[in-house]
Amino acid sequence: MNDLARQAAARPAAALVGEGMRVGLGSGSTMRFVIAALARRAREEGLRFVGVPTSAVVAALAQELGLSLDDLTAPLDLAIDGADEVELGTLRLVKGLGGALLREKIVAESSRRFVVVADESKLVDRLGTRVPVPVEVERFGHAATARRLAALGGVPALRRGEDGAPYATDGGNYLYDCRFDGVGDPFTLERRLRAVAGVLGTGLFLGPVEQVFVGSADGGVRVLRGR
Ligand code: A5P
Repeated sequence: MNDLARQAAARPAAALVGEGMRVGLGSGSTMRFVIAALARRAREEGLRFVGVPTSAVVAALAQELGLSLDDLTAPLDLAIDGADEVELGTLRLVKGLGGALLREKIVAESSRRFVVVADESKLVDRLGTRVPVPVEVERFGHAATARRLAALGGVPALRRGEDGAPYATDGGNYLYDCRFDGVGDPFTLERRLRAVAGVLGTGLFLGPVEQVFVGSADGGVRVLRGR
């Protein structure tokens, strides 16, 4: 994915933000372009809105650009986020390669509208074919939790940072990237994963998506609308 594609997807998403809105700000490299576009609108148009960040990294970037931020104290008008996979037809998602899936899902579920920014490489016919499904787990007993994930048919790999130590989310939890080589019924898988005691959240985003802005390398954008 190149920056032109990210920028193409980001622009129309940032244009959806209206005066006085409370807006969920997702994480990832495409969201950086959305946040930059919003900062530009605030500067040039005097647009005022409140952002609710889904990660410490996004909070720091938004603050640096002078955006007003708040905690998730009230429902949101709009949430914008990236994705690692977008299933054609259903607009179901896999998210979390950036590690912010749990907060991203809490924010998405707290918003009246949820829109996604992605590039063409994220489009799939079936979830779990391009990337593994990230699963956020409680540190206590995580190896035992991983065995239960494996029993559900996945191949879980503990995510590690560059230093080789287990990667910790902003909430201090661990992540297992679970390869399924194609998810048959994502709702059943979600239910089974969530039934494991140590699982705190999964990267399967199965709730309604209003629209997905898909940027392409030539700077064009197409819009996929949810049903
Ligand atoms: C962060 O945890 C993820 O869910 C991101 O939204 C996702 O990884 C997309 O990131 P990019 O825009 O960097 O591809």
